[in-house]
Amino acid sequence: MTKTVLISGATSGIGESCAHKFAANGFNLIITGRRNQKLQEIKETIEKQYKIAVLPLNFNITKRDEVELAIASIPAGFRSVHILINNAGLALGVNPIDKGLLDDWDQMIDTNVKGLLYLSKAVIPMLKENKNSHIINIGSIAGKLVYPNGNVYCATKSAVQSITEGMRIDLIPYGIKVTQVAPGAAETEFSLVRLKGDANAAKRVYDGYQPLTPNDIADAVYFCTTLPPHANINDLVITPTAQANAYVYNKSE
Ligand code: NDP
Ligand code: 8X3
Repeated sequence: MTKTVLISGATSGIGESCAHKFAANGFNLIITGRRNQKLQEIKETIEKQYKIAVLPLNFNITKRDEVELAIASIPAGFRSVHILINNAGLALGVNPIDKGLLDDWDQMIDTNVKGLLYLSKAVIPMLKENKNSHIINIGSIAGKLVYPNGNVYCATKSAVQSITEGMRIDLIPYGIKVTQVAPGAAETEFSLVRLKGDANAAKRVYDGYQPLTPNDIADAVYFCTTLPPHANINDLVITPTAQANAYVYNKSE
Protein backbone atom coordinates (compact mmCIF):
# COMPACT_ATOMS: atom_id res chain seq x y z
CA MET A 1 0.00 0.00 0.00
CA THR A 2 1.31 3.46 -0.90
CA LYS A 3 1.83 5.55 2.22
CA THR A 4 0.52 9.11 2.45
CA VAL A 5 2.27 12.12 3.95
CA LEU A 6 0.29 15.25 4.84
CA ILE A 7 2.39 18.42 4.61
CA SER A 8 0.98 21.72 5.87
CA GLY A 9 2.24 24.88 4.18
CA ALA A 10 3.42 23.16 1.02
CA THR A 11 2.91 26.11 -1.35
CA SER A 12 6.50 27.31 -0.93
CA GLY A 13 9.80 26.88 0.86
CA ILE A 14 10.39 23.94 3.18
CA GLY A 15 6.92 22.44 2.70
CA GLU A 16 7.18 22.48 -1.10
CA SER A 17 10.66 20.89 -0.92
CA CYS A 18 9.32 18.21 1.43
CA ALA A 19 6.55 17.52 -1.09
CA HIS A 20 9.14 16.83 -3.82
CA LYS A 21 11.35 14.77 -1.50
CA PHE A 22 8.54 12.48 -0.32
CA ALA A 23 7.04 12.19 -3.81
CA ALA A 24 10.46 11.17 -5.16
CA ASN A 25 10.46 8.44 -2.53
CA GLY A 26 7.08 7.04 -3.55
CA PHE A 27 4.68 8.64 -1.06
CA ASN A 28 1.27 9.96 -2.00
CA LEU A 29 0.86 13.53 -0.79
CA ILE A 30 -1.74 15.73 0.83
CA ILE A 31 -0.51 19.29 0.47
CA THR A 32 -2.08 22.31 2.15
CA GLY A 33 -1.93 26.10 2.04
CA ARG A 34 -4.05 29.20 1.50
CA ARG A 35 -2.88 29.85 -2.10
CA ASN A 36 -5.05 27.51 -4.12
CA GLN A 37 -3.46 28.24 -7.48
CA LYS A 38 -0.01 27.35 -6.15
CA LEU A 39 -1.40 24.14 -4.68
CA GLN A 40 -2.86 23.18 -8.06
CA GLU A 41 0.39 24.03 -9.89
CA ILE A 42 2.46 21.98 -7.44
CA LYS A 43 0.04 19.04 -7.75
CA GLU A 44 0.37 19.17 -11.54
CA THR A 45 4.18 19.43 -11.50
CA ILE A 46 4.67 16.66 -8.96
CA GLU A 47 2.17 14.24 -10.51
CA LYS A 48 3.89 14.72 -13.87
CA GLN A 49 7.36 14.20 -12.39
CA TYR A 50 6.69 11.24 -10.07
CA LYS A 51 4.28 8.30 -10.25
CA ILE A 52 2.29 9.25 -7.16
CA ALA A 53 -1.01 11.02 -6.39
CA VAL A 54 -1.39 14.47 -4.83
CA LEU A 55 -4.45 15.80 -2.99
CA PRO A 56 -4.41 19.59 -2.56
CA LEU A 57 -6.38 20.89 0.45
CA ASN A 58 -6.94 24.63 0.38
CA PHE A 59 -7.61 26.06 3.84
CA ASN A 60 -6.42 28.60 6.38
CA ILE A 61 -4.85 26.70 9.28
CA THR A 62 -5.85 29.43 11.76
CA LYS A 63 -9.55 28.72 11.15
CA ARG A 64 -10.66 25.79 13.24
CA ASP A 65 -13.74 25.03 11.12
CA GLU A 66 -11.78 25.14 7.86
CA VAL A 67 -9.21 22.70 9.26
CA GLU A 68 -11.87 20.26 10.49
CA LEU A 69 -13.87 20.43 7.24
CA ALA A 70 -10.79 19.97 5.07
CA ILE A 71 -9.57 16.92 6.97
CA ALA A 72 -13.08 15.42 7.03
CA SER A 73 -13.22 15.85 3.23
CA ILE A 74 -10.17 13.63 2.56
CA PRO A 75 -11.35 10.79 0.29
CA ALA A 76 -10.83 7.14 1.24
CA GLY A 77 -7.82 6.70 -1.06
CA PHE A 78 -5.84 9.32 0.88
CA ARG A 79 -7.00 8.58 4.42
CA SER A 80 -4.11 6.27 5.23
CA VAL A 81 -1.92 9.09 6.52
CA HIS A 82 1.35 7.74 7.94
CA ILE A 83 3.26 10.99 8.32
CA LEU A 84 2.11 14.47 9.32
CA ILE A 85 4.56 17.31 8.72
CA ASN A 86 3.43 20.36 10.67
CA ASN A 87 5.29 22.96 8.66
CA ALA A 88 2.89 25.89 8.00
CA GLY A 89 4.15 28.90 9.88
CA LEU A 90 5.46 32.41 9.67
CA ALA A 91 7.17 35.30 11.37
CA LEU A 92 5.78 38.83 11.08
CA GLY A 93 7.85 41.87 11.93
CA VAL A 94 11.23 42.40 13.60
CA ASN A 95 10.36 44.79 16.43
CA PRO A 96 11.26 45.19 20.08
CA ILE A 97 8.42 44.03 22.31
CA ASP A 98 7.18 47.57 23.05
CA LYS A 99 6.85 48.32 19.33
CA GLY A 100 5.37 45.01 18.18
CA LEU A 101 2.01 44.97 16.41
CA LEU A 102 -0.84 43.11 18.07
CA ASP A 103 -2.14 41.85 14.72
CA ASP A 104 1.27 40.34 13.94
CA TRP A 105 1.36 38.64 17.34
CA ASP A 106 -2.14 37.25 16.86
CA GLN A 107 -1.31 35.88 13.43
CA MET A 108 1.94 34.23 14.53
CA ILE A 109 0.33 32.63 17.57
CA ASP A 110 -2.77 31.59 15.61
CA THR A 111 -0.70 30.02 12.82
CA ASN A 112 2.40 28.58 14.48
CA VAL A 113 0.76 27.35 17.68
CA LYS A 114 -3.01 27.10 17.38
CA GLY A 115 -2.98 26.07 13.70
CA LEU A 116 -0.48 23.31 14.42
CA LEU A 117 -2.71 22.08 17.25
CA TYR A 118 -5.94 22.21 15.19
CA LEU A 119 -4.38 20.23 12.36
CA SER A 120 -2.73 17.69 14.66
CA LYS A 121 -5.99 17.08 16.56
CA ALA A 122 -7.80 16.42 13.26
CA VAL A 123 -5.11 14.13 11.80
CA ILE A 124 -4.05 12.08 14.84
CA PRO A 125 -7.05 9.68 14.54
CA MET A 126 -5.78 8.73 11.05
CA LEU A 127 -2.22 8.27 12.33
CA LYS A 128 -3.51 5.95 15.07
CA GLU A 129 -4.93 3.64 12.41
CA ASN A 130 -1.48 2.90 11.00
CA LYS A 131 1.63 1.24 12.37
CA ASN A 132 4.81 3.30 12.58
CA SER A 133 3.11 6.67 12.11
CA HIS A 134 5.16 9.82 12.56
CA ILE A 135 4.58 13.50 13.32
CA ILE A 136 7.31 15.95 12.37
CA ASN A 137 6.94 19.45 13.75
CA ILE A 138 9.00 22.18 12.12
CA GLY A 139 10.26 24.25 15.03
CA SER A 140 13.24 26.57 14.80
CA ILE A 141 16.49 27.47 16.46
CA ALA A 142 14.42 30.55 17.41
CA GLY A 143 12.56 28.22 19.78
CA LYS A 144 15.79 27.30 21.53
CA LEU A 145 17.33 30.73 22.02
CA VAL A 146 15.61 34.11 21.88
CA TYR A 147 17.31 36.77 19.75
CA PRO A 148 16.82 40.55 19.79
CA ASN A 149 13.45 41.55 18.28
CA GLY A 150 12.48 37.90 17.93
CA ASN A 151 10.26 37.91 21.06
CA VAL A 152 6.84 36.57 19.96
CA TYR A 153 8.07 34.53 16.98
CA CYS A 154 10.64 32.87 19.26
CA ALA A 155 7.89 32.22 21.83
CA THR A 156 5.73 30.47 19.22
CA LYS A 157 8.63 28.22 18.29
CA SER A 158 9.37 27.47 21.97
CA ALA A 159 5.73 26.44 22.13
CA VAL A 160 6.26 24.13 19.15
CA GLN A 161 9.12 22.51 21.06
CA SER A 162 6.96 22.00 24.18
CA ILE A 163 4.03 20.70 22.13
CA THR A 164 6.40 18.26 20.40
CA GLU A 165 7.56 16.94 23.78
CA GLY A 166 3.96 16.68 25.01
CA MET A 167 2.86 14.85 21.86
CA ARG A 168 5.72 12.37 22.22
CA ILE A 169 4.64 11.57 25.80
CA ASP A 170 0.90 11.37 25.10
CA LEU A 171 1.13 9.42 21.85
CA ILE A 172 3.62 6.83 23.09
CA PRO A 173 0.88 4.24 23.74
CA TYR A 174 0.06 4.33 20.02
CA GLY A 175 3.64 3.92 18.83
CA ILE A 176 3.49 7.26 17.02
CA LYS A 177 6.94 8.80 16.59
CA VAL A 178 7.18 12.54 17.24
CA THR A 179 10.14 14.58 16.03
CA GLN A 180 10.99 18.26 16.04
CA VAL A 181 13.16 19.51 13.18
CA ALA A 182 14.55 22.90 14.20
CA PRO A 183 16.24 24.74 11.33
CA GLY A 184 18.35 27.87 11.32
CA ALA A 185 18.29 30.38 8.46
CA ALA A 186 16.94 28.96 5.21
CA GLU A 187 16.28 31.07 2.13
CA THR A 188 12.57 30.70 1.36
CA GLU A 189 9.66 33.17 1.31
CA PHE A 190 10.07 33.37 5.11
CA SER A 191 11.92 36.72 5.19
CA LEU A 192 9.75 38.24 2.43
CA VAL A 193 6.69 37.42 4.55
CA ARG A 194 8.32 38.60 7.77
CA LEU A 195 9.39 41.90 6.17
CA LYS A 196 5.97 42.32 4.55
CA GLY A 197 6.99 42.16 0.92
CA ASP A 198 10.22 44.22 1.09
CA ALA A 199 12.24 42.06 -1.32
CA ASN A 200 15.50 44.01 -0.90
CA ALA A 201 15.42 43.78 2.88
CA ALA A 202 14.52 40.09 2.63
CA LYS A 203 17.52 39.45 0.39
CA ARG A 204 19.83 41.28 2.81
CA VAL A 205 18.98 38.74 5.54
CA TYR A 206 21.14 36.24 3.63
CA ASP A 207 24.02 38.61 2.74
CA GLY A 208 27.53 37.53 3.67
CA TYR A 209 26.92 33.82 4.29
CA GLN A 210 25.41 30.77 2.66
CA PRO A 211 21.98 30.02 4.13
CA LEU A 212 20.36 26.60 4.10
CA THR A 213 18.17 25.74 1.14
CA PRO A 214 14.68 24.34 1.72
CA ASN A 215 15.97 21.13 0.10
CA ASP A 216 18.58 20.79 2.88
CA ILE A 217 15.75 20.77 5.40
CA ALA A 218 13.55 18.43 3.36
CA ASP A 219 16.50 15.99 3.24
CA ALA A 220 16.79 16.19 7.04
CA VAL A 221 13.03 15.72 7.50
CA TYR A 222 13.00 12.73 5.17
CA PHE A 223 16.01 11.20 6.93
CA CYS A 224 14.09 11.33 10.24
CA THR A 225 11.42 9.12 8.66
CA THR A 226 13.87 6.48 7.44
CA LEU A 227 14.98 5.11 10.81
CA PRO A 228 13.80 1.61 11.75
CA PRO A 229 10.61 1.32 13.85
CA HIS A 230 12.50 0.99 17.16
CA ALA A 231 14.46 4.25 16.73
CA ASN A 232 13.36 7.88 16.67
CA ILE A 233 15.10 11.22 16.30
CA ASN A 234 13.43 13.38 18.94
CA ASP A 235 15.03 16.67 18.01
CA LEU A 236 17.14 17.61 15.01
CA VAL A 237 18.79 21.03 14.82
CA ILE A 238 20.17 22.06 11.44
CA THR A 239 21.83 25.39 10.70
CA PRO A 240 24.02 26.86 7.99
CA THR A 241 27.69 26.19 8.80
CA ALA A 242 28.04 29.97 9.14
CA GLN A 243 25.39 30.12 11.89
CA ALA A 244 26.32 28.98 15.42
CA ASN A 245 22.97 29.67 17.09
CA ALA A 246 19.90 31.87 16.72
CA TYR A 247 21.96 35.06 16.52
CA VAL A 248 25.67 34.28 16.03
CA TYR A 249 26.63 34.32 12.35
CA ASN A 250 29.86 34.53 10.42
CA LYS A 251 28.85 36.99 7.70
CA SER A 252 32.29 37.34 6.13
CA GLU A 253 31.64 35.96 2.66
P1 NDP B 1 7.53 30.05 3.50
O1 NDP B 1 6.96 31.40 3.73
O2 NDP B 1 8.25 29.80 2.22
O3 NDP B 1 6.39 28.95 3.67
C1 NDP B 1 5.42 29.04 4.67
C2 NDP B 1 4.26 28.11 4.35
O4 NDP B 1 3.30 28.22 5.40
C3 NDP B 1 3.57 28.50 3.05
O5 NDP B 1 3.28 27.33 2.32
C4 NDP B 1 2.27 29.15 3.52
O6 NDP B 1 1.22 28.86 2.60
C5 NDP B 1 2.01 28.40 4.83
N1 NDP B 1 1.13 29.16 5.71
C6 NDP B 1 1.41 30.33 6.36
N2 NDP B 1 0.33 30.77 7.01
C7 NDP B 1 -0.67 29.87 6.77
C8 NDP B 1 -2.03 29.77 7.14
N3 NDP B 1 -2.63 30.69 7.92
N4 NDP B 1 -2.76 28.71 6.71
C9 NDP B 1 -2.18 27.78 5.92
N5 NDP B 1 -0.91 27.80 5.53
C10 NDP B 1 -0.16 28.84 5.94
O7 NDP B 1 8.51 29.80 4.74
P2 NDP B 1 9.37 28.51 5.17
O8 NDP B 1 9.26 27.42 4.21
O9 NDP B 1 10.69 29.01 5.53
O10 NDP B 1 8.61 28.14 6.53
C11 NDP B 1 8.11 26.87 6.83
C12 NDP B 1 8.26 26.63 8.33
O11 NDP B 1 9.64 26.62 8.67
C13 NDP B 1 7.61 27.70 9.23
O12 NDP B 1 6.99 27.06 10.30
C14 NDP B 1 8.82 28.51 9.71
O13 NDP B 1 8.57 29.11 10.95
C15 NDP B 1 9.86 27.42 9.81
N6 NDP B 1 11.24 27.85 9.82
C16 NDP B 1 11.75 28.58 8.77
C17 NDP B 1 13.08 28.94 8.77
C18 NDP B 1 13.68 29.77 7.71
O14 NDP B 1 14.76 30.36 7.94
N7 NDP B 1 13.10 29.85 6.52
C19 NDP B 1 13.97 28.52 9.87
C20 NDP B 1 13.31 27.80 10.92
C21 NDP B 1 12.01 27.46 10.86
P3 NDP B 1 0.15 29.93 2.06
O15 NDP B 1 0.81 31.26 2.03
O16 NDP B 1 -0.24 29.39 0.72
O17 NDP B 1 -0.96 29.83 3.04
C1 8X3 C 1 13.47 31.06 11.38
C2 8X3 C 1 14.91 31.25 11.72
O1 8X3 C 1 16.56 32.77 12.87
O2 8X3 C 1 15.04 33.79 11.29
O3 8X3 C 1 12.83 30.33 12.36
O4 8X3 C 1 14.26 33.06 13.44
S1 8X3 C 1 15.20 32.80 12.37
